[in-house]
Amino acid sequence: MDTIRKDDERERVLLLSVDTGEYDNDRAVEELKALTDTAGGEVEGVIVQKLPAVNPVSFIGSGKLAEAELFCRNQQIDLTICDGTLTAAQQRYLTDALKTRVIDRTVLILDIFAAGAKTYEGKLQVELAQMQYFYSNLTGLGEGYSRLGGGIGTRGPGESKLETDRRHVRRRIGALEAQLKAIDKRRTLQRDRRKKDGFVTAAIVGYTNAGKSTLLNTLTDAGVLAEDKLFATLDPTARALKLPDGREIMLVDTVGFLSRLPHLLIDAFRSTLEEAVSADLLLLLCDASDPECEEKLETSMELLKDLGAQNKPIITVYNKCDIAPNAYLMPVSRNSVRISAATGVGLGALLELICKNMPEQTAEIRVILPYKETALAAWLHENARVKSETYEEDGVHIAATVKKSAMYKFVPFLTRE
Ligand SMILES: Nc1nc2c(ncn2[C@@H]2O[C@H](COP(=O)(O)OP(=O)(O)OP(=O)(O)O)[C@@H](O)[C@H]2O)c(=O)[nH]1
Ligand SMILES: [Mg+2]
Repeated sequence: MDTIRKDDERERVLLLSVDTGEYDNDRAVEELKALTDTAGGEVEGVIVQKLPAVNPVSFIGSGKLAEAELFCRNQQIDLTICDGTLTAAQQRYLTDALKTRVIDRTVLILDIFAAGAKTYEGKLQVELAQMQYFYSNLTGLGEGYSRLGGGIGTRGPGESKLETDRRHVRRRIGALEAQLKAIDKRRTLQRDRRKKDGFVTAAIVGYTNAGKSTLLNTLTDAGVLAEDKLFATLDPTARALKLPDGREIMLVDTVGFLSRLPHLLIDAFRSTLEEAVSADLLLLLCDASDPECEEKLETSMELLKDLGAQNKPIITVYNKCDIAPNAYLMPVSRNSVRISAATGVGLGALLELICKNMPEQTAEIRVILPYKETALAAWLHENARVKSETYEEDGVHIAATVKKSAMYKFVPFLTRE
């Protein structure tokens, strides 16, 4: 990832947080630190203020603002990052008051995504999210706002095109949406073809940094970049995996989850996320060595629900057990397993569990059943999914999805029409 800078090049960052009691603020600040670090910033200080709500003008209250201003001056802060979403007016107010660049959590995450997007689609998705962000913030932006100069929050494919021209941005958003729609259509076709070919898919999902790419690599030698960084993976990678019972499935690595993931990112990355949840089985990975493990599992489940995947078969995988002293305390139920993707411990048990949870492979068939084969037609209605059925001169034409193990019954009647 091109976010790693030499220490003397790292921007000096101040974090501002307002604790409204809405969520666990300590955890949020820790996460903001990790995000800042991933983006290449050095956190020099954190100012937290307890308030019932953020200040509509200056984000934090005036007393804390004075403290922040002094800190920025004394510590030569380059960049202030607010844990939340800033309005354009707040952003301008803080920029004037603190004399540093000021961004919010959404722009920080967008920046990490911009640096990490490798594929054409990933880049389009990031640009769409950036454009939508700037579109909604354009009205309040003044002359002084400029993305020139570089640094965290300024990277990405949209960089040179962010004129403060709503019409232009609107047009660009339309074009990006159209391009992404075309890609999405192609992707759906590919997915359908995979299904038709009888491939079953398991997707590795879970919080960012849980070890998803490491698991894919260990199981399939995929060679996907795995790093101690947030959002190291942005593009789904699929690899074939042979199960102990001889079946072959597709295993997909996916983009990680995060609590309070900005909605415009979920929207922009929806097709990528859907790729994950359209799988037949989900491996919900978590980092067992992380004290927030259970909370992060909950966040992941919430996101899966948002994406409409809560009813898929899910195996909960407690990873990094090699460095989790309390891993044995983790609740393991019928559909969960403890592993270490790094050392390979527990992978046998995981594969067994995948076998157990994998639906039997199916195939699409088209048959012409002579009218005397009523028993076979009845069998299809009872045991398969009949998609169409028409009565013709030469017999009943049926298109259906059947278990591969029952295909032999229909071989004499298969048709290519
Ligand atoms: N000790 C230990 N470290 C692990 C294990 N699995 C992964 N890691 C480390 O955890 C870090 C994150 O691993 P990744 O595989 O990149 O995590 P990811 O879930 O793909 O993360 P994103 O793509 O950023 O969402 C890396 O430094 C890995 O080496 C494990 O079982 N044990
Ligand atoms: Mg990854």
